[in-house]
Amino acid sequence: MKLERHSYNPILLPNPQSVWESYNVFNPSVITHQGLFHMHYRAQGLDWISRIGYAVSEDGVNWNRLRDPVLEPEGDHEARGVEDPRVTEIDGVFYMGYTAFSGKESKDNRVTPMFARSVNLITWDRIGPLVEGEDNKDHFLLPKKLNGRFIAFHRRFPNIWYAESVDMENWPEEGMTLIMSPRPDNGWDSVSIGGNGSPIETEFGWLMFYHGYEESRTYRLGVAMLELEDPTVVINRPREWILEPRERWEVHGHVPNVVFSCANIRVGDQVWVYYGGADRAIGLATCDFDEIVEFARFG
Ligand code: BMA
Repeated sequence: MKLERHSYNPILLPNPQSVWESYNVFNPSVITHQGLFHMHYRAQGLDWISRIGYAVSEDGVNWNRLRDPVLEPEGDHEARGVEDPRVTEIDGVFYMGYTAFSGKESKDNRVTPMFARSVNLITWDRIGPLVEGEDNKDHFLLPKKLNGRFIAFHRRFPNIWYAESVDMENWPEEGMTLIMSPRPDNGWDSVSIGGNGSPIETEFGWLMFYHGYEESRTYRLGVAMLELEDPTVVINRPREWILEPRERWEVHGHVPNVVFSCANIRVGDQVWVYYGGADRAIGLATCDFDEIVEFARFG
């Protein structure tokens, strides 16, 4: 089971006419809302600071971008940028998980997993961090509350964890559970793993997309199936990856050999996976919904 690349790839490139997104655009979030595709993406320009840009599309392939970023760094913990947005809609409100990058040397102060809130996808208000003082990122929400609680996934290096909150502000340690670890004997996801975009609800469980890398730091994508009522339970996790860097723009760019995704959405009878290639450009890869569900359950 492999994802199929869209023939128009890459579907979004850096904009040389713009100061803030002239070098790299990558790691996008995409959601559908009121008949349009809405993309939030990480961008770097002349100052090498990451900002979040926004683009909108009728078909999910051709994009119109806003001239200015919709989220810019604020404060010490974001001094070097805001990275890797992941947007989820819950009860008519949009929540974005993003990584605050301080640039500090210490691993525990370098990144902070942050959340922000919006009702229009363009104006964002910060809610606060999921945790502080540890190497933690790749966080996003389940698209639905369970037992009245917000559910988040996050990456406590090098594992994928689960967290719960009643208000999105407090994420108590008691609600945190380790759910998936790297597989030292499995090649592609042997060193570190992290979640991609919000999992997709299916009748058989939550279809979860994640990334992993091995010694050479080649980033690939894979899937797992999590239990519907209790997503801390992994029902199945195929050993094979579903997308690896292969195109020239995925192999050579700002960081070599990277496909990194923050969005996997259901579009009709398909799943569309949006990803950054080599931390430079944005691509789309797709698969049949029933086939990927089958693979995630039994592969
Ligand atoms: C990860 C994140 C991603 C990036 C990847 C490869 O740690 O910072 O934003 O795409 O590394 O460089």
